[in-house]
Amino acid sequence: MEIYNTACPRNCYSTCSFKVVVDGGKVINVKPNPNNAATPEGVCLKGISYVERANSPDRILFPHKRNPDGSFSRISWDEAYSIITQKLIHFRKEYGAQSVLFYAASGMSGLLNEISGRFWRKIYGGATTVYGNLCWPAGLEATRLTLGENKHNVPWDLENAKLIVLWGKNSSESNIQEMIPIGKAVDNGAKLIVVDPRRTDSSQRAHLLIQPKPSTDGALALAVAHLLIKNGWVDTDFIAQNVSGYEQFASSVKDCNPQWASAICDVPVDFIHKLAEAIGTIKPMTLIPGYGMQRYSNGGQTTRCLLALSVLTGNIGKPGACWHYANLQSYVFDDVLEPLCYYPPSTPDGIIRRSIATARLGADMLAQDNPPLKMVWVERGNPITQNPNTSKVLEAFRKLEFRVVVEQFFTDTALEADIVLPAKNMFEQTDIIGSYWNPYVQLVQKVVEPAGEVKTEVTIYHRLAQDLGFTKEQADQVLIPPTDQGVTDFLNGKLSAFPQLSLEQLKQGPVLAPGLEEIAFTDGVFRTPSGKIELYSQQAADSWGVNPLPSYDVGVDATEGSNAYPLYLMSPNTKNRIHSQFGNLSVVKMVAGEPVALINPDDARERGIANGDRVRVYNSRGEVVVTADVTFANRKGCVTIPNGWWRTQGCSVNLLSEGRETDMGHGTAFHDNKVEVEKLNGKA
Ligand SMILES: Nc1nc2c(c(=O)[nH]1)N[C@H]1C(S)=C(S)[C@@H](COP(=O)(O)OP(=O)(O)OC[C@H]3O[C@@H](n4cnc5c(=O)[nH]c(N)nc54)[C@H](O)[C@@H]3O)O[C@H]1N2
Ligand SMILES: Nc1nc2c(c(=O)[nH]1)N[C@H]1C(S)=C(S)[C@@H](COP(=O)(O)OP(=O)(O)OC[C@H]3O[C@@H](n4cnc5c(=O)[nH]c(N)nc54)[C@H](O)[C@@H]3O)O[C@H]1N2
Ligand SMILES: [Mo]
Repeated sequence: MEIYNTACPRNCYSTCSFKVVVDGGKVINVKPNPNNAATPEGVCLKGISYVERANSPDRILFPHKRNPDGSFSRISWDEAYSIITQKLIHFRKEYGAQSVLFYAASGMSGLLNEISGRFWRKIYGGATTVYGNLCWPAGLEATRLTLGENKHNVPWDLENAKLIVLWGKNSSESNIQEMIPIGKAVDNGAKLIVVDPRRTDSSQRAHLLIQPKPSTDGALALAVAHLLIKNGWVDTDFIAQNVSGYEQFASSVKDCNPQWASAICDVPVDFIHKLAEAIGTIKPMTLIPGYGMQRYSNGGQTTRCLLALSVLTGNIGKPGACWHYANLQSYVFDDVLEPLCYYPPSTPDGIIRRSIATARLGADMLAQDNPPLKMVWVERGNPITQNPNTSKVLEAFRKLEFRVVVEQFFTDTALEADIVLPAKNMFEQTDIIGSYWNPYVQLVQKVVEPAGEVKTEVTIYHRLAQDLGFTKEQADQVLIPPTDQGVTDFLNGKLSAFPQLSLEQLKQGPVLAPGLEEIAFTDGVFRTPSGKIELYSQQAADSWGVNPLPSYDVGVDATEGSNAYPLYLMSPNTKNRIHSQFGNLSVVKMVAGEPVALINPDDARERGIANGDRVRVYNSRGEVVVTADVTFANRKGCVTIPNGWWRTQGCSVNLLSEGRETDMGHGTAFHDNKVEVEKLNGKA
């Protein structure tokens, strides 16, 4: 039996360190690693389920080909390579390299993902790619425009806060390790305020819960700013020294009084006063905005409005005082920046690039005509389930001539493929990851040989390069040699810029990022055009066409009476899955139940819906049939269906969402989305 240090490479704030126990070449257990001060108690249920996930009988262990009747048959790697190579050569010759779409998303983090990009660019000659992101870019861009960069205090500094505001973040599900320092702070007398249309588990210990209508938080924040200024609760010294645009901002919120906001947000006026008083008088405050709230068409501007509250009260750059959006300090290798580099199309190395918006994947795929798309290659993503407007994405996939999906399981996307290639998992290849919440650089260690006939992407691309006419030596050079040594050399190359980091050291456990600021921005350096915190941002206006000041803009689907669908649909993340991953495992199924729609009793009664009824949730884009969970925890006027269920598991919530970009950052406005709900007669 051997025990190794490793870390969870899922797209999740926590990025837990843990130990993995291996026996007889198999993963048999996972245990906490207390050396990560942010995740000392180890992994969640999903982490525990890695043992099942690695050894699951449902795992794809061989290449498969789809039969005309839609079933899949096992084929040899030689046959798979040969079919794929013929297609790649054919499409490039007939239509050009850009007739192939390379689609990758956030299923597995790591530096080696770079090799895929190299293949499509340098070996194949420039496939079409996607720009933007399904996740967090509106908030990242809002923060960058204001503070100059995305970094925050270490998670354990939350214990120093006297006021914590969880604003549109549901840490109890999406970042459970964050509840540890929050709990300690509350034990020590800190106040906790939660702003969320739902009463989530994160609000169990909250002193104040504010439930605005979805997409209206900008107005709420501006009213709080109005009261902070009116009551003299702003930090004038901090503002004088660090802030640009205060005067313009102050005059822009003159009319944003609580009555104005109350009418928009449907929050009682006295709650707005209570919120402002807490933010204005309790120091230090850490404001934790979530990513759900910025997945609206006005998400970037909303984030700027919230951030203004931290700025006005001087809650930046001190222990316990922080804007806690994303901490990119452990991304020392620039790997997160890559997806944005493709936009706009450019040819820095002479290779033509074309990219389409991930937020509008279906529509953009269908719209390409020069050349039209003929083939897609999907890895680390499940776009049929996770991208907006599933029907459009399906239509676009089905219009293609050829589809390859590299996957561990038969997801909704894999089921659309002509060829499915088995994907490695986190125990089968060594890689390095950062975290957007905890401040460690970590090693994800290879602890077993790939199961069945699984090959890593690095191996697959190396072979395809040779099939496309490159010599082995050329493939080694442009990609990397597909061996453990090749991986080690590649990672050592990345680490060479950081003499304080070595593979040997990373094997011992998590290492704090080089140059880490435990308390971010103590130096008062803000990398904005003016060198100050920019409440007024000319760059925001120039780059995105938004108001240069933080402003409340009405969400696209929010206008009352704008359509026949009166209820806001929120589709947040849920504790038992990472998006569409883990839901197929029996350990998770034991606790995750079936797809449900949360609905408020008032809305349910109006529609004759009782708890447990089967209901149809629908709009002009599509419908899903789920079970109603009638609960006061869900705000009136909203329906909640967590994202990530597969179609084959009974509910693909993105059948209901529109492919729409956020106001900045090329994010995806999933939640700006309205629906109607009706009871199904005869219990379908
Ligand atoms: N267990 C688990 N953890 C995860 C993930 C997962 O899938 N599962 N995914 C990871 C990833 S990639 C991400 S992006 C993060 C996201 O995690 P979070 O940042 O927590 O974001 P969401 O879960 O999308 O939404 C959080 C809360 O925002 C609320 N909300 C929705 N609309 C509004 C609004 O208009 N105003 C306000 N104030 N609140 C609103 C929702 O009700 C929800 O409770 O979680 C990460 N962690
Ligand atoms: N309606 C709605 N939709 C949403 C959201 C929402 O709030 N509402 N949230 C959005 C957000 S925040 C995000 S981040 C996205 C996430 O969307 P995706 O990035 O598509 O995420 P996952 O569902 O995690 O799917 C990743 C797939 O990668 C596979 N995978 C894992 N490891 C590997 C590997 O090493 N190699 C290969 N080839 N494959 C691997 C997994 O098996 C899984 O099927 O979803 C978005 N979709
Ligand atoms: Mo995300």
